[in-house]
Amino acid sequence: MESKSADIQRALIVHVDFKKSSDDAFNEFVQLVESAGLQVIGSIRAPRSAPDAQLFVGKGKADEIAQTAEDLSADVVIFNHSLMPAQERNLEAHIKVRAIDRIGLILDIFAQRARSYEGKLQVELAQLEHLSTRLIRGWTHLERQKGGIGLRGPGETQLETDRRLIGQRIKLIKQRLQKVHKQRHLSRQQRKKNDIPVVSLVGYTNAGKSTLFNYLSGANVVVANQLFATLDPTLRRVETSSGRNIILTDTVGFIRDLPHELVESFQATLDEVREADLLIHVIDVDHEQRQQRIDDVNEVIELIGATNVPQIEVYNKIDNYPEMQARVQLQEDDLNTRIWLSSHSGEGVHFLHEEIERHINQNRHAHFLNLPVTAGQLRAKLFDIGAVRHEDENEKGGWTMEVELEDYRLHKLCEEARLDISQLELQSGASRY
Ligand SMILES: Nc1nc2c(ncn2[C@@H]2O[C@H](COP(=O)(O)OP(=O)(O)OP(=O)(O)O)[C@@H](O)[C@H]2O)c(=O)[nH]1
Ligand SMILES: [Mg+2]
Repeated sequence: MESKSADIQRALIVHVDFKKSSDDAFNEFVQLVESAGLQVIGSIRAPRSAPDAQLFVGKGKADEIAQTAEDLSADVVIFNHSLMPAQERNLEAHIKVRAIDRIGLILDIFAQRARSYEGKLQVELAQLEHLSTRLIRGWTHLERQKGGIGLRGPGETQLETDRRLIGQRIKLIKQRLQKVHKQRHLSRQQRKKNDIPVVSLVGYTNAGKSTLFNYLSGANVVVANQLFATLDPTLRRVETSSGRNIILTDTVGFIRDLPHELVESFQATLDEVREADLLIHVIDVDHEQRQQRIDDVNEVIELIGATNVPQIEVYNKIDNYPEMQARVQLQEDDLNTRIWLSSHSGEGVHFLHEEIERHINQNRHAHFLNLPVTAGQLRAKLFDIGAVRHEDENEKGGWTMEVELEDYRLHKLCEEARLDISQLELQSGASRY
């Protein structure tokens, strides 16, 4: 789908402070609008306790927006919030200028950045799902030449035709995506079989993931001081210091209130993160809202079901602070090791190399399992990844086995097989070997 911003230049932006006013949220909004290639010509901020059902803002504020938009000849008014379709419609009628909400804005940036076949399909799907709730009479964005004539049934209104066309297009895209996803799934299976660990970079947008990715892999992924510079995932095979191969992946950044249409459409891309063996959570050390952003990212990680994957927290950009030293902070529970480094200068990156190595090689433990006969699939997987050390058939037709693998990986496999690990694992003292 064509980017909406192709013909839009001058943006008036509106940000409502519902709780306490937050400059960070406002500044990020400006950055988002600029990342979409728009020019911010004016801004309106307003405190409010709750959104108005009709206009989102109060009537007086809506009048002010309309007047300012006219005075500044704005092409578009952008709201830093998610608007209900009816609110968006009422606002447009009231201010007589195109109104776009935060989700529409983020979708537009994604549409501009998508390069790969899969990325383009994913963005179009998200856009169509966003649009399908916003169809109104007289709506004319959809390309009619794709089959309007001949498709239109007798007595059918334009609105119904549009809805039907969108529905058909959504179905078609989903079918195409399914094919791509199958391929992706197969390559992942192959990597698992070959026991190549996958290490995925995740983090808030603009934290420096691609810069670190390039440093670690020698790749040349686009780095830019804009939000969502990266959209399509990139994978590189990288050798660790002990000569072990890993797959390193760079992917789309996260942001506060990531539209759920996007998370859904990008499920396949995000599967790479969910099925990774290790996450490197890149954090901009520079940012005053650092903790908030860490929480935002962890929220998305939870949303996509990747909470079980171990994390290394990388506090990036220490070169901005002469007093900051590269260092490692090992957490007591051995989870979420923290590393301070600079992806620009490379200072401290060797700590990260060491940590990756440690995670990959030293987190394997022996587990003693008692598998019922119904757990054949789990058993086959354990063999597939080369984790089985010993196996005996037990009296009930199941198996008693000793396996060696990372705890989280065993948990993940059990989860996938819908088996409760606590029912399977024998106390290590009960080992028969
Ligand atoms: N000073 C400093 N700047 C950095 C460092 N790492 C990245 N940057 C800058 O931060 C900005 C964002 O870097 P990217 O690598 O594109 O960030 P990203 O996380 O991939 O961002 P998205 O793909 O947009 O989500 C760029 O301007 C980089 O030059 C660092 O270690 N030090
Ligand atoms: Mg990037």
